[in-house]
Amino acid sequence: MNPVPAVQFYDYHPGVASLRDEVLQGLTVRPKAISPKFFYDARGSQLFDAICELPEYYLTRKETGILQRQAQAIAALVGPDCLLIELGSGASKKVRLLLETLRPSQYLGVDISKDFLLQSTRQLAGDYPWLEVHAACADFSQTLDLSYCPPSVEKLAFFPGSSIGNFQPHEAVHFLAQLAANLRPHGALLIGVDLKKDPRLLHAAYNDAQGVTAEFNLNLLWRIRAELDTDLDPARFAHQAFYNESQGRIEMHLLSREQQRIRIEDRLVEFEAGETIHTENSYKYHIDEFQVLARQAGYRSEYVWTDAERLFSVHYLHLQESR
Ligand code: AVI
Repeated sequence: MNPVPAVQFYDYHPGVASLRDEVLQGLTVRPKAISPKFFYDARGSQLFDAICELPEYYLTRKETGILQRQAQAIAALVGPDCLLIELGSGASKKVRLLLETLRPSQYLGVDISKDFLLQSTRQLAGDYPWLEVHAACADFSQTLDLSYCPPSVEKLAFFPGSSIGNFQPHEAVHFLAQLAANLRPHGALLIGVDLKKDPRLLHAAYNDAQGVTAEFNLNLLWRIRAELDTDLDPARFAHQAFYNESQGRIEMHLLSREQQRIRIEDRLVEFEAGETIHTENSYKYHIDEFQVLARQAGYRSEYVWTDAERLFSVHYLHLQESR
């Protein structure tokens, strides 16, 4: 049997206490809301992977196409032997499109889903024996501290999938600015950003015919049921996703099918029929709108690539010198 490849692992995993506190906090205010970071237990990560394969979910296909076409150009910009930091690395699939061409000497995968992260980074280490692989289980939606990064001259952060859209714009600026501070003195960011488009395409992408997105959304309730002491019944909720044009974002909610009272730990939570738990925002940007955010966060835009239909964009951003 081959030995399990060595991965340097750093654990900053937010435990059940953080799920409990955030769920109770989020369900005892109006409007009710739970952070999308709690989607990603092992089952949620699998479901998200399945979403990426759906015909309606164009984001992954379009981004993958761009990365495949532009890998050489990206490698020429970054140069060899960098430290490649992938945020929200999940199954570490997209980074494989870059590794052979980019030839970083070190890779750091950062993700909130511990088992998934360990499994995928071990696989990566096995498949790319020349690469030094590190993994950090962390919730980077709050604070981003990459001081455990292996020391390296040039850092390239890779934040694919338009996960930046899951932050509100002001939070996105804050997050990108923190990332910039971690990348100094030499660094760049390769980031996937979903674009504004015909709302019918957006609606379909978050309301797929097979119901995988619905299962992904409802899995949050199954997770709460499994990890907390509660009588919550996920069957009493329905998936809801729609494009909020004025905000430029897809909103996902869990809609209570009936009036109900749920016990979670030592608290009672009341729901009106039709009341929702807001579970996710997915902001869509025009290219120049996103460039304004990036500039505010301390980057200058060097390149933007899109697919032929201009559904999705990949930005190569460099740190601004004078900060
Ligand atoms: C991870 N994130 C970018 C996805 C998105 O499109 O906002 C999560 C997702 N939610 C529903 N489908 C996919």
